[in-house]
Parts: sequence; C-alpha cells; structure tokens
Amino acid sequence: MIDTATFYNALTARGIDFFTGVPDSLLKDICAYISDNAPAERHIIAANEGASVGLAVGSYLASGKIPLVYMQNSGFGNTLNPILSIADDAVYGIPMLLMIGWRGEPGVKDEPQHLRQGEVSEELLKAMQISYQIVGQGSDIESVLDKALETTIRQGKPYALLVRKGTFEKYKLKNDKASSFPLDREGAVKLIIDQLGEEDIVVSTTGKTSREVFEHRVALGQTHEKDFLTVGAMGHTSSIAMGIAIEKTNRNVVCLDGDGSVIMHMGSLAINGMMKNLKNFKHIVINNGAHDSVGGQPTVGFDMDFVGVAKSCGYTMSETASESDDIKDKLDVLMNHSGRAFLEIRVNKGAREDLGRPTKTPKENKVAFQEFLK
Ligand SMILES: Cc1ncc(C[n+]2csc(CCOP(=O)(O)OP(=O)(O)O)c2C)c(N)n1
Repeated sequence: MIDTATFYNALTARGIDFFTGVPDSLLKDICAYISDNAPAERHIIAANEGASVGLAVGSYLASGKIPLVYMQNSGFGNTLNPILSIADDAVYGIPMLLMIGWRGEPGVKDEPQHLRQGEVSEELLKAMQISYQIVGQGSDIESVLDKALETTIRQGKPYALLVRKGTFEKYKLKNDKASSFPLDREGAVKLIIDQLGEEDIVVSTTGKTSREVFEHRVALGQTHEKDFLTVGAMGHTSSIAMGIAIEKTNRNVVCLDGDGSVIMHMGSLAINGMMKNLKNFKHIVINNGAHDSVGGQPTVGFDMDFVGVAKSCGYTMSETASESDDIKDKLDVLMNHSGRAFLEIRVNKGAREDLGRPTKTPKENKVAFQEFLK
C-alpha cells in the first residue's frame, strides 16, 4: 500500500502545492493527509468537481504550477465541461493532475450506482483523449508521478491517475473539528420519518442519509415504497424531488438533503424557490458540516447561512433547528406550510459502524415508488 505521507511528499517535491477536489471514500486517507498538511488556503474542498477544475485552471494560470484535482469517478462527469471546453489542448491547454477514485472497477464488488461508472471510467478518459495510469497498491509512486507530470506538461492538458480501492494506507484526520449538537444525522432522520403522514413522499440524498432512511423503515417494520433513494447523482436530490412535486401537487414531497449535496449544485435552490404555484415542496437539509458519508471532510455548511440562502431564493418558509423538540415543532410547521418550505437541521457528523445498505435494488425501489405515487 502507498503511504499517504510518501505520496504527499512526492507531490510537493515536484512543485505541486495546490490541491482541490471533492472527497471520495477510496481517497479518504490521502484527502485527510492533504487536509492536515497543506496550508488551508492551498487546499480547497470545492462545491463540485467541475468547480475544482475551475480552481485548478485559475491556479495554473496565475502560478504556472501544476495543480492536483481529486475526485470520485462519480464526480468525473461534473468535470467534463470545464476540461473539454477550457483545459483541453484544443482550447487553452491547461496541464493538471487528476486523481480519480475508481469505484466500481470491473471485478471489484460495489454498489449499483458505481457499476456502469466504474466500467466506463477508462473508456471515458480515452474518449476525452486524457492520458492516464492506473495506480494500485504496488505502484512505484515516484515513477508514476514523473511520467504523469512529464506528460501533462508535454501535452499541455489534464492527465489522470485512476486509483484502485485499497491503494493508500490508513490515515486518520488530526484536524477534526467536533460539534456538539444533541443529534447526529440518523437521529434527525428518525425524527423526520416518524413525523410524516401515510401519503407523504420522501426523496433522500446520496450517501448515508438514504441508508439510514432505509434502515429506519426496516426498524419500524415498514416497507420502502415511500422513499426514493438518490443513491447517485449527488446534488440533484432536490431537483428530483421538485420534478415529483410538480407532477403530484396534491401530495407532500419531502426532500432529505445533505449540506455537501446542496452546496454541490446550490443553483437549484434558486429554481426551486421560484416555483411560485407549488404548495407541497418541503426541503430539509441535514447539516453536519461535513461530507460524512465519504470520510467526514469539512464542508462550509456551518460557516454559511442556509436559511438566508433559501429565503433569498424565494422559499416561503425557511427555518433552522437542532434540539429535538424544536425540530419536531418546526417539522410540524413545515409539513403544514403551503409553499416552498425549507428547514435546516444542524447535527453532529458520524454514523453507526454497523449501518447497512439497501437490500432492495434501485429498480425494485423504482417500481414500488411509482406504484405509491399513483
Ligand atoms: C458527483 C459526486 N461526487 C462525489 C460523490 C461521493 N460522495 C458520496 S456521498 C458524499 C458526501 C455527501 O455529503 P453531504 O451531502 O453533506 O451528506 P453527509 O454524507 O454528510 O450526510 C460524497 C462526496 C458522489 N457520490 N457524487
């Protein structure tokens, strides 16, 4: 396995000192090492992977140095536009190193949302004419980086490292800020689900939120047809929920979102808020200030004002809560509000060690969900 310090030092020795990306579970150890060791202003956890490429382009233009952009392969799609229409050598020709966590690598067991993405990851890179190397446990990191840097500079465009599962040695984040709210995300999920009516529709976000919704239904002895689990497409949960709310105006549609997810495509709030005839859209953001599902790397969720953003985007109710009783009261107001309602619930990061994964396939989920919507 590759030691995170060795990898980081090999990067900095080659002049790479600007890091940006969106965290990935396969890369969580190296992301944590970068968080602890790079100066804060030179390590930007971006809103989405496309924004990371933007930051890298700007950094390169101003410094002439090669930046590193890290991401999960699910987020590679977010980079296609800035790579092909700005960084590519047919346009401005901007060199940079992309470090991509390879979820769903063929032959490696993974969740449904990673399978096709993993299968086509190499083909996508080839189609984009991006040179790459596959990096795994036994890779000689010095020669991998020499070749990567020589190529990105010579070609004048991005170069990728496709990183296999289990490549990096474990590294635990030291600069970890703990918050002290009464609940964690699962506690909030339970409060919300318990307070919903029989006909209410749930759309839950990517990562552990959806897994907790699924497990809470099991614990209650319920089935899963009320919940659409947005297992992939991080950041698009509220748009999926809005699409349903537009079609089903006589049913409450409750979007269970995450801070990282909202921030990823925050522009959607502006569109949601302007759906002036809708009375049934309930947007709940469970804010733990972190990308908890992939390693707990910080978001700016605790530094920003979600309530103010939702208000200014046109949501007709916008509140925040963290104490159980206050959450229950505000959930009551939210569910009875006629408009586009928003509730931020602040919680601590962290999850149960034994949190399971949905035992229904996405297609089974879809069929039951569509039946429930009828
Ligand atoms: C486009 C994209 N980028 C990255 C990921 C990897 N990923 C899955 S869940 C997650 C964190 C989500 O954070 P947040 O919405 O705050 O929810 P939390 O996990 O903290 O509950 C990330 C980065 C992904 N699935 N899709």
